[in-house]
Amino acid sequence: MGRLVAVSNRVADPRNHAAGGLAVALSDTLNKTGGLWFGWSGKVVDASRGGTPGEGELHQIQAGNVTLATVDLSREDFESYYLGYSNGVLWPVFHYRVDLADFDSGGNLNAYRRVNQLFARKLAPLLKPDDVIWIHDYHLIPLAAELRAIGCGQRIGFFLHIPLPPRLILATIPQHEWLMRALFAYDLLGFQSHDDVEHFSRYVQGEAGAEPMGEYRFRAFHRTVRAQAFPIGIDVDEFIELGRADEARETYEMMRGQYARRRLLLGIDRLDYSKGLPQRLKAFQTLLAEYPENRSSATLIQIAAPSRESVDAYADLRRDMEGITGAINGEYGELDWMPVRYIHRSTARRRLPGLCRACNVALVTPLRDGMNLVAKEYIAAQDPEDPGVLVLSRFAGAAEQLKEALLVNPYDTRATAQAIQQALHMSLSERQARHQKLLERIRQQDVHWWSGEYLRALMETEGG
Ligand code: GDG
Repeated sequence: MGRLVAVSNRVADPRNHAAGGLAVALSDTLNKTGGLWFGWSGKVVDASRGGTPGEGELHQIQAGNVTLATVDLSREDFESYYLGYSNGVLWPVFHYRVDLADFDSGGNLNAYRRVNQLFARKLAPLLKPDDVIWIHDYHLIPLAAELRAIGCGQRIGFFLHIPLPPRLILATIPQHEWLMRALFAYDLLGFQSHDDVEHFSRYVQGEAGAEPMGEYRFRAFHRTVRAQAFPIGIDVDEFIELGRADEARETYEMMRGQYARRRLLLGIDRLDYSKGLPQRLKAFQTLLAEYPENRSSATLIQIAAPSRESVDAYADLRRDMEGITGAINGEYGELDWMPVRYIHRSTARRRLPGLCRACNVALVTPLRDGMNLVAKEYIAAQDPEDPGVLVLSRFAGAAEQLKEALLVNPYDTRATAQAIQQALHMSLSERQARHQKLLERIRQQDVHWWSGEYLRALMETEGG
């Protein structure tokens, strides 16, 4: 295989432990293969400093065996491409939240196209003929089409980290035909789950008259594309190793010491409306109301890392969370016990395994999620002799694999509260049996399996 060129909206130094699902997974992959990682620098430059829309400056640095190449964005492109179209239209619709999408601003789509063209223009001169290009996520759907338009003939694959919704939900996006047609410029489309592939198949057959050609292939717009599920995993051994290091152990000891008489429940999420955080808090509130034996005992530690704070829906969510947390703590808190510990800050990655291991139950209850890596990290961090229990939303991509978790419908507050009660009182033998199965599953399809399978399929695929 030629050199791997990964492209994603944000680029991280793969030698550091990054936060965010995509950054963690791509860092693991690139550390192994070496290559080039291209994307936005994270810097926004103002017009007075030459930040003309669509004209970013290119920076290159070497990080071990990986070259990081990044471009800056103008303020206008950042606001319209990143906040406006990617996170104000595509993110909500792809997570089934049509009610939160802002379809009115046509300028945002122009910026989305402009930044994809900018990425194509800046990336093309860095490419070698036998490079294998792997483009990631919803910010960059039209990038292959833009690269093809300026003459790139390399193999190009795409992986969507978030869910692909059903046909009629996709069709709420005013430019959905253009967007979905752009996917046919790729050779291989990777999705998180079989449901996502099914949605793709129904959409392209129903809206674009695509012909299924067998072996996951579809033909439309004079091109053939292969579409397949590659559920993303974690680096299980690396996470276990991280759990043996000082900071994780200290965190574990500190939590066990501080909360010796309590039963701990854990949530770790970006503060995002797709993660079902208000519903989770309400389920916990119902637990305390309906199963009073948990009062003065069950404590929910909710880490909510700040995310996309300048998008309105995220600011609303933050206010909701503060309101619900205050209401629960006000109603049930005692001088020596607060039911919810809500932390609206990011936590160092090195502490996460200790935190996971110290908690009896993990609540991973998104309303919709492409995969959800926290569910897998929680499993990896457990002591197999005395493991905690995973309560998992059936609407997370991970639910297709992690069948031994307690699967819940997060919209059903009472049923979720019942599942939490079941988790808190599960026998040791049942916890061990479920954990053993779950650990096998995350080991079988870990992050190395994910990138290996994807790249093997991309190399096999006859494009065109
Ligand atoms: C997207 C898709 C898909 C979280 N809080 C902190 C922190 N994290 C880390 C977790 C985990 C990662 O960030 C989050 O990954 P998720 O998969 O849960 O969610 P998204 O960020 O929404 O990722 C998702 C993923 O892409 C990969 O394809 O699974 O469905 O939405 O690794 O541990 N890390 C640190 N501090 C925190 O406070 N350091």
